[in-house]
Amino acid sequence: MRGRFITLEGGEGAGKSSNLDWLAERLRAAGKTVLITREPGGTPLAESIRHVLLAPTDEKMADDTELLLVFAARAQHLAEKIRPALERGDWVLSDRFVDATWAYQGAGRGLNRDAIARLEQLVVRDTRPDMTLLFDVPVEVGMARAGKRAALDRIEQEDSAFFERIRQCYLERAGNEPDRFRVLDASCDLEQVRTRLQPLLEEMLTWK
Ligand code: Z5A
Repeated sequence: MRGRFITLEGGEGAGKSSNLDWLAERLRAAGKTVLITREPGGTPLAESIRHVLLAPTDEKMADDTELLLVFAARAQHLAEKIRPALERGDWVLSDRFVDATWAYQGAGRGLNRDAIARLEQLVVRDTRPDMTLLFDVPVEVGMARAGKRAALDRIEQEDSAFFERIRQCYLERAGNEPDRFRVLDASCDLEQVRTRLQPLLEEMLTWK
């Protein structure tokens, strides 16, 4: 039986990474075999593409280059890691997936939606998340959390209007696909976020 595919999404500093291991541990305790991964990245080759995408450079990266690199990394990730794991019956928890492309490249950069839709069809095909947890925080809260890190990557150096478009895009997508998305107010402390995650975890464990 195919495994389950769960993605975590949100803007900068929303708390996805902080909750990924916590979720995986609870699913493992319930007897699931869980693989945690992330995008861009997740395999050695895809992690190399991640480095190209995020490292600040003197040469401006063209928007189309960014879009194609994101999908190139995803194609590798799907072929080498996500699809084999799902076929084995494992659960895959991914820190970001294709919704991030709609949010960052689509809304953030304003790239052509038809191009994204075509690449999504080519690369993702029918490997769609069973559930997407959207960690929602006001942009200034997320940026303040992320800003405590030593250095900002190439995308993190964008302004708050860019991140506001991303947040609104995620919320709009969640509104359009209520069966797949679960939106969590992640502006509270970590303990409260986990209290909010608990019923969602229970919901996942009811899946046959
Ligand atoms: N990207 C893209 O453009 N297109 C795509 O298709 C894909 C991705 C897939 C990935 O870098 C970048 O790639 C990302 C989108 C782009 N953009 N940028 N920049 P990343 O993985 O390094 O970036 P990220 O996913 O945004 O990571 P993040 O900023 O670390 O966010 P997070 O994982 O949601 O947050 P966190 O690491 O769990 O927490 C951040 C800090 O906040 C940390 O110090 C925590 O201790 C703290 N934190 C977390 N939760 C709380 C609560 N509840 N209260 C207080 N403090 C908290």
